[in-house]
Amino acid sequence: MPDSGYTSVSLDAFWVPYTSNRLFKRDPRIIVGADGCHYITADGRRVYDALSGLWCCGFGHNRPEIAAAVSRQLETLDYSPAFQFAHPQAFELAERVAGLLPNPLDRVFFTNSGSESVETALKIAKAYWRLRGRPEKSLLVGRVRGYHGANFGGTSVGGIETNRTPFGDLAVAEHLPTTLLPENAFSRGLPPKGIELADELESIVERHGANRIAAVIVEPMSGSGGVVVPPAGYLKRLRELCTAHDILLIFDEVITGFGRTGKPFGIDTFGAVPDLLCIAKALTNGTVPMGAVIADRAIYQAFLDSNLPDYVPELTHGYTYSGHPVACAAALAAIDIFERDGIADRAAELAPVFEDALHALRGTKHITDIRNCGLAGALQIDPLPDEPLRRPFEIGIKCWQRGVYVRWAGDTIQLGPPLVSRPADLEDACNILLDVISTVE
Ligand code: PXG
Repeated sequence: MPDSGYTSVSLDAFWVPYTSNRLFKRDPRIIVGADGCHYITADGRRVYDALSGLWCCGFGHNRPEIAAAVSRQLETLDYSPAFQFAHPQAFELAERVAGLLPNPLDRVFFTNSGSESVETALKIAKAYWRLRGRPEKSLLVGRVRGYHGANFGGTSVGGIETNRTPFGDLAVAEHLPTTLLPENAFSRGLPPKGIELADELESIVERHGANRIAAVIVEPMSGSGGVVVPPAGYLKRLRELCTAHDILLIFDEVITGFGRTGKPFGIDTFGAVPDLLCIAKALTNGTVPMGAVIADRAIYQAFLDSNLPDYVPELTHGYTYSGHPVACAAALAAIDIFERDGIADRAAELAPVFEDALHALRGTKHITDIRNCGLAGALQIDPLPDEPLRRPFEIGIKCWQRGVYVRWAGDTIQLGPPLVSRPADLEDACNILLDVISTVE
């Protein structure tokens, strides 16, 4: 067992998510601590966290300000009922979140994860059209290679085949084509070709009728699908088409929120504003599970204007832990850090260093594409004919052994380094990747 420091507890009972349990139980990778941009493993190694956890700890680990806020909150109000009652920090946090976004995105619904944010946004979109007297507007449109979490609605609009097929019939959804085009290979930042792929929404409208479509959901920049950066102008075009056809546009900013693209949100980097916006992950810097959906004020108002007696809830949706006081405390402290430390600007300053280091891998065997935007990047790995997932897996494991944690998923290696990394961390990580990939068969 390489991580042999961890032997006191049986590994049998824990069903490790999204992981080969067969292999993991034989050869576990155990993390026992974190410090800044590094993890500490059970066998005492320091490993650079080149994915910010799972894209969530971008401001660095173990921030004392967050720990202090959480601890204070636990001693003051550990929980209060999420339905029919509220506590002050939920209002304060909603104001802070709304303040980071352009008008009229300023009504905030709290959830506990990215998956729940997506389910919430999809349900709000469908309920909205029923309220407006148009119940036939209920079809949802996602995108090939899109990832919107692991729940039922998110899996249905999601477009990664291996996430869908094990579960058989899902909710009905249409999918736009991916914007990942071979002719854009090795683009730096926004790829030049593919704006016209947004027009595929017109074909979906022709097939179903705009009067049957409730919403389109996309990640402004796909993360899990392999850092698929939108072609220049694509999201603006999609916005125009949704407006023209009276279709709600949902941005899933679970990864792109809070500085990842070099600006506070994807909407700032890509210049298009949705009707509903999903966040999670870095909202609390990954410390306490929390997500949110931010709605256009007019959508919220439509619910308030519904013809119900005052004592009846306008939206029959919510979670026991919506706006959990401890999560709110963590998020308020995280947003303080985000603003005070100019995290988005730091990401923007590091982005060219990261871009150069990543693109220096061009020419290394097996790499068929390199993509990047802000502090997100991916290497496309030429798949072995019969074992398409094998090479990325081997690269990821070897990097881990060499002291760099990257994500292997599908036919890609993904990086989402902490936004507070040192330039040398980024360069060292790419050098280790180069070494490792050169040795993989
Ligand atoms: N939307 C997007 C865009 C995401 O990236 C979710 C929703 C779901 O969030 P929760 O909090 O329910 O997991 C995600 C999650 C990866 C990776 O390796 C990405 C995610 C999760 C795990 C791994 O790219 N994103």
